[in-house]
Amino acid sequence: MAGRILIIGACGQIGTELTLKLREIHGKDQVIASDIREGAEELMQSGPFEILNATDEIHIKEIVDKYEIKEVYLMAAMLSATAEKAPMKAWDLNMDSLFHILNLAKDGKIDKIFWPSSIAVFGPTTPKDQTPQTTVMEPTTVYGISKQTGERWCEYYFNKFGVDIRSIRYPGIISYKTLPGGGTTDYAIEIFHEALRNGEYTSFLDRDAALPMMYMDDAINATVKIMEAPADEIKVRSSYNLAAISFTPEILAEEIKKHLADFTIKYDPDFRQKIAESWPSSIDDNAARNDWGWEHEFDLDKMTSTMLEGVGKTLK
Ligand code: AKB
Repeated sequence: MAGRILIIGACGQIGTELTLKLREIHGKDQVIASDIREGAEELMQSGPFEILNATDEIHIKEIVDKYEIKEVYLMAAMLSATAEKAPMKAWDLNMDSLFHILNLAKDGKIDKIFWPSSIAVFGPTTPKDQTPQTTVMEPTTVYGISKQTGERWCEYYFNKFGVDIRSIRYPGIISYKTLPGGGTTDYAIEIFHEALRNGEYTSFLDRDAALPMMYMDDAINATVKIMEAPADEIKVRSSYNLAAISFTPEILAEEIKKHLADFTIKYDPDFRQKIAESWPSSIDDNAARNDWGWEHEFDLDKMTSTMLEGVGKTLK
């Protein structure tokens, strides 16, 4: 690969595992990790790292020049629940960082961008089941509004300036290596930690709040796959729907009980319930499957046993 890769937001839940994977594929010195603060030891020891604020345009340019960066993965963002508490800060972070990277590509400094969107682009007026790739999008969260706006700008930069931008609408991503920060889907990770630590969990979403979810390995594989695909296979330049599994807190609790018979769950929905209610229950991702061959591997059963084993190890 000509030129190096820069990951902005490398210490977050997805950024950490993505960085490790990309270093495995391209070599550790080819992948520069950056974030506003240092992250997990495994990540910090795996290759070059720079402290970088994703809204600092000048510093981003300096790093792009210093390492001769050609590909950027912009993983920094404020997620749905946190963004509701700091709307303007979320808007500034989520939008400014995107414009800085889009403009670098427009000016010919970098060749390719990965930018994650989310199921949060959908809203209460969107069809809830098997939500199509193209449909009504009236998001009601700050995070969702920023991701939908971002999608429009990505497509605009592709059409107008030929910027090679690739994007996925991530569902809730489930993993154990790095904790998520401030999402509505985070219950599906907390539940494993509490089940193993205390044998009980109080869910901040109601028992029947069905949401699209995906195990981390599938999310990383999708990200690598869409970036490796030939440009002409990427027909959608806003963002692709992506799906694997959909479940409710109650269904997940039942699955955990198959391994931990004494596990109990209670429900005490808070403001995040309303966010969950505005999002789809399941997603139609045929466009991603047809255009660039996306396939998921982890079903509910495999995800649950992998999580129990992985979280179990971190608690020892
Ligand atoms: C969140 O819950 O905010 C994120 C997402 C679905 O984008 N996990």
